[in-house]
Amino acid sequence: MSVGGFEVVSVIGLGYIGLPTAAVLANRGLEVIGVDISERAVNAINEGRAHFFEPELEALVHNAVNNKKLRAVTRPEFAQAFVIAVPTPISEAKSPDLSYVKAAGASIAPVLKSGNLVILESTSPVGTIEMLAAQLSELRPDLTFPQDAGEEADILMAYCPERIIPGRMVTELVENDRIVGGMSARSVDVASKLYKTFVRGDVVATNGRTAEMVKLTENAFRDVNIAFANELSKVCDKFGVDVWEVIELANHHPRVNILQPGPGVGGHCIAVDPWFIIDAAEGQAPLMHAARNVNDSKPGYVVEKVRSLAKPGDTIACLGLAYKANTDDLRESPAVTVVERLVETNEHKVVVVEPNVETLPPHIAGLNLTRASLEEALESAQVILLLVDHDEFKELRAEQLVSKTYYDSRGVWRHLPA
Ligand code: SAJ
Repeated sequence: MSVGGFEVVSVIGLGYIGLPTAAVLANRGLEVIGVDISERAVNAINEGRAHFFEPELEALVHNAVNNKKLRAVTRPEFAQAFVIAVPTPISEAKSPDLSYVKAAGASIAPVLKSGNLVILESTSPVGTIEMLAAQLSELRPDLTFPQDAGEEADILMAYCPERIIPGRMVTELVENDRIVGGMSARSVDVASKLYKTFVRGDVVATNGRTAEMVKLTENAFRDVNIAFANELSKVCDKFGVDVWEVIELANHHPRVNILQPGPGVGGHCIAVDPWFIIDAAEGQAPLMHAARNVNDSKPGYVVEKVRSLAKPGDTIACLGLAYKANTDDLRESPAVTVVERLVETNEHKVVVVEPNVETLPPHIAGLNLTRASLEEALESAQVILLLVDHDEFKELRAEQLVSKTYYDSRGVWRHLPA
């Protein structure tokens, strides 16, 4: 069955972005071949399961696999379009690591056919779609690409950044507007048709470099705004005023909309992507650089605050390890950084509570700490440190904290019921 002119689409990389994309495409009736190097992910998907938690995703995967619209493999096969959604981490030196994009390019090159569309969705430094096109052209000299053949090219190339937020991925995948940056007008046209098979938002056309910059801009904008809130929290501490009240009141101004301070910025996106700009901007991004430093300094600030509140020998209960509320995602989590540093100082017993994660990864489980339920932690600890605003922690009553020393890094315990 052809949907929007497509029958078989391949999604390379079945992680946080690739799997929801593959599942949504398959539920629109397209035949989707998902490709991942992880056998564990491939096996789980072929059994109709998602290999990570995201609301609504499991049902979509189950349905798609049951209807034989989605299957997962470890090596690319022929398809009409290839959507690449692989990780683009940063190195220790804060420069982008494009090895997964290059590996994805090398893996699809042998199965590319004239008329194919290649889309890159991974967050990437400006120029990456051109780099991928050059790599494919070198590997397949028998095919032509937009950088050489323009509108006549055999292969169409587009950069179409994902913008879905964990926790609302399935909804946002369909509802959010999409930017389609093509290396030729035909690339934009055909890639837009693919997105229009499932996107209810606008599908907006531009060129590849602009689309790459738009994606980086979105996350750098949010990073700078969160940094403002985090800096403000330190300033307000100095002045002895409640930052949460200051923000609430300032936001009554019609043109002020300050975000929320917290223990730092985590996840695989906002804490990473601004570096793709800073690294390449040759000194032209001092504000974004400062914002990164402010956000990265926040876990250390929280550690110092709680250490100053705790007495020697106290037990500190750390509530939450995830990078943000109501997720099980521990990637780049500032809460984990805080816990690691508290354990390192070796001054207090550390108890952690994380209701969303069944088995802690070895680098956390191996630390000198105890895991507990919320009730056990409240019983055993003298000091309570709130690191993540999970719903369970917001539902505490004031009487449960009355005999405790506590530090609330997210400002959720200001109005606790009695
Ligand atoms: N945070 C705060 N204060 C706030 C908002 C967030 O401290 O007011 C913290 C969170 O606790 C978390 C971090 O920032 O540690 C990032 O969380 P987030 O909810 O802002 O964003 P992500 O990383 O989950 O997803 C972002 C989104 N980008 C934007 O909102 C511009 C999402 O749309 C992108 O698709 C995603 O990055 C991505 O993959 O690039």
